[in-house]
This record gives sequence, structure tokens and C-alpha cells, in this order.
Amino acid sequence: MQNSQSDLSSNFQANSSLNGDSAVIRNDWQVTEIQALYELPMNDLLFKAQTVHRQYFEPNQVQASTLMSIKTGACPEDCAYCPQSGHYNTGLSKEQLVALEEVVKSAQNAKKSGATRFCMGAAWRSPRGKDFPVVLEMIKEVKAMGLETCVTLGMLNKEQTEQLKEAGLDYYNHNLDTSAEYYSEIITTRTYQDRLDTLTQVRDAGINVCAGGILGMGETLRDRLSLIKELANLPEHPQSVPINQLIAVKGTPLEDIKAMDPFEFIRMIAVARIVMPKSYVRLSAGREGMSDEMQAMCFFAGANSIFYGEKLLTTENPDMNHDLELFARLGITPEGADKTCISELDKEQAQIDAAVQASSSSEKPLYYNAVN
Ligand code: SAM
Ligand code: DTB
Ligand code: SF4
Repeated sequence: MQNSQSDLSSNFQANSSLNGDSAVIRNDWQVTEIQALYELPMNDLLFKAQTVHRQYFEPNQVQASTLMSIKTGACPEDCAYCPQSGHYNTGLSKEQLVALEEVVKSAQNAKKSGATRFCMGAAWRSPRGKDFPVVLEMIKEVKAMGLETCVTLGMLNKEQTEQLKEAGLDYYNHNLDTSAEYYSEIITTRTYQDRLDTLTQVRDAGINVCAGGILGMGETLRDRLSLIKELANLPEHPQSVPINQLIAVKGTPLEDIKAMDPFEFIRMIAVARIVMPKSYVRLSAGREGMSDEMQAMCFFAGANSIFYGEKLLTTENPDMNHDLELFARLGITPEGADKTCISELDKEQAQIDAAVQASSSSEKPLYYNAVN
């Protein structure tokens, strides 16, 4: 049956009243309120999220952070999702802290490729004595290159937090990961309160907080909403909120978990955007398993940051050319990227494409042919 003119006009009014909402910064969200947002018809939810997004952000820009694992594997914690936990056999070998020069080289490449932030991750419960001063050096060197710095090193004490601040650290990543209620199903070697305590320390030291979680670990909708509530009700909203989709890694207790419904994921991005209007919401792990269309919907729902580069810490991420192509198809520009570097990359790629084209059309192959 067709809508009458009056149905259409009352629908229009409902939508216009959403448009009139001003995005007030609140830290007293109830799960029921977040649920009411989550359950809106998809078009209303996306419209509301996009409306809020446009009050604080340039709508067609996405920030890009590149990750590097500076110490991989053999972590003493038992996080059920994590390929780096020493409790599970995921085929990763234990590695030492990487050398400073390697970090500098990777950060230079990240900058050249258009990243504005370089995030260094260590598989630690908390930083260790002899390695910590080296991490401080890494932060100083990367910052001196004109990149924003982020590290994720596990739990911190006050002295370590202050040293990180002194070294010039911009962001500390420390995720709540799931709801307080579901936490003990996922991790038994630390508590939710431990996580909150480190976040308090980081915030009090004046370092930007990067805190988010993982969706798709077998949690209920209520757990997901409760995670968003915890983040939104911190004394200050985290400046950066990574929303990861579980990468089910073989050997971890969550290896057989089925991928979640993409629309449920997109809805969670939208509610995160609405309840934390000024925070960067990062579409984080799991993009390799998402279609371009799903990622585009996440950007429309208010995600405005990604991890950029072929690798996350130990798992795959879309390759950079694919991301740049997707951005171009969507009219998105990487926020603050060094444009001369990106156009150099484009030129290099064009030269490679031309050479491949020439070799396939000429009689003399450009490359050694192993068959003959
Ligand atoms: N050890 C530090 C810690 O736990 O804070 C830093 C590294 S840890 C790998 C950083 C974050 O990566 C975790 O908090 C989790 O949110 C995310 N993560 C780890 N494994 C993941 C997976 N398989 N899928 C999605 N996200 C994952
Ligand atoms: C975050 O929230 N996601 C990133 C980053 N912070 C450190 C890590 C994702 C890790 C995915 C699994 C891996 O590559 O080992
Ligand atoms: Fe260790 Fe962090 Fe992985 Fe947990 S998430 S096992 S703390 S590296």
C-alpha cells in the first residue's frame, strides 16, 4: 500500500526533529537509552549518527594510524581473543623487543604512506624494567619525525605513566574490550578495575586516552551496550575509541566463533558516534573480513579513523592501495596526510602499472620467465 501524503509528512517531521538534536556531551548514559538508539530503524539511526558527526568533524575525512608490533607473543595474560597470549598455541614465536632503527624505518614508511599516527604495541601485562627506557626512546624518535605517537603496553604504574608523558606520548591505547559483566569470561588474569585504574592514570597525566573494545566474542547485545556505556561514562570521553571486530584466530579459545551480523556492527558504530560525539571512532581490527560496502556504511555511521597498513599486530589488514582506492571511490581524504608523499606513491604505482603493461604487450618480457 502506498503512503498517503499525511504519512509522508509525519515521517518527515520525525526525521526533522532528529536533525534538530544538538549533540550534548554527557557522561551519565543509561543502557536503556543507548538501547533505544540502537533499536531505531536503521535509516533513522544512521541519519542521527551522521547529524551528530557533522557537528564536530569534517564529514569526508578519515584519520589513519599505522600499527607496529614492537614485542610479539608469549604474553602472560590469558585474553581469550588474543593470538599473542602465551596460554594458547597460535603458532607465533616469542620475540624480543625490536630494535629502535627498525621502528624508525617503519614509522618513516608509515608517514610516507599517509599515516598521521604511529601506534606501537607490546604483548606485555605491563612494561618491564630494561625494555621500558627503549620504548621511551622510540616515542621520542617517532615524535621527532612529525608523527603523533601512541603505545599500548598493558597496565601502567604512576611513574611509568609520567615518563611516557615526558617522552612526548600523545595517546595511550588500553581497551576495556567488553562489558564488566562479561569480562571474566574472556580474561581471568586481570580485572576490569585494573583496566579502569590504568585509564585513570593515563587521563590524569594528560595523555590522550584511546580505549574501546571488541565485538563478536559471543557477548550479548546488553554486553555490547554496556561496553559503550562504560566508555561514554568515563569522566572524559576517550579521545579515540577503537571498535574491533573479533578476528577469530586458530588456537585461541574463540577460534570457532561465527562472524557477527554486519548490520549489528554498523549499529554499534552509530551508537558510539552518538554518545561520544567528539571522539574519533576507529574502525579497527576485522576490516579484512568486511566488504567495501560495509566499511562505507561504518564511515557513514560516524567511524572516522582506521588502522592503515598491511598488518595490524600479528594479523592481516587490507593493503594500503585498496584503502586509498576505497577512499577515492567514496570521496574521502586521509586527514592531515602529507599529500606530496601520497602523490609520490601514486606516481610509483603508475610507473609499475605502465611497466607491467609494457612487458605484457612487448615481445621481450621485462621479467625473467622461470618456465623457459
Ligand atoms: N597487551 C596490551 C593490552 O592488552 O592492552 C596491548 C596489546 S593488545 C593486542 C591491544 C588490543 O588488541 C586488545 O585490547 C584487543 O582489543 C585487540 N585485539 C587483540 N586481539 C584481537 C583479535 N583477535 N581481534 C580483535 N581485536 C583484538
Ligand atoms: C586496538 O584496539 N586494536 C589494535 C590496537 N588497538 C593495538 C590491535 C588489533 C590486534 C588484532 C590482532 C593482531 O593483529 O594480533
Ligand atoms: Fe597480552 Fe594484550 Fe594479548 Fe591480552 S590482549 S594476551 S594483554 S597482548
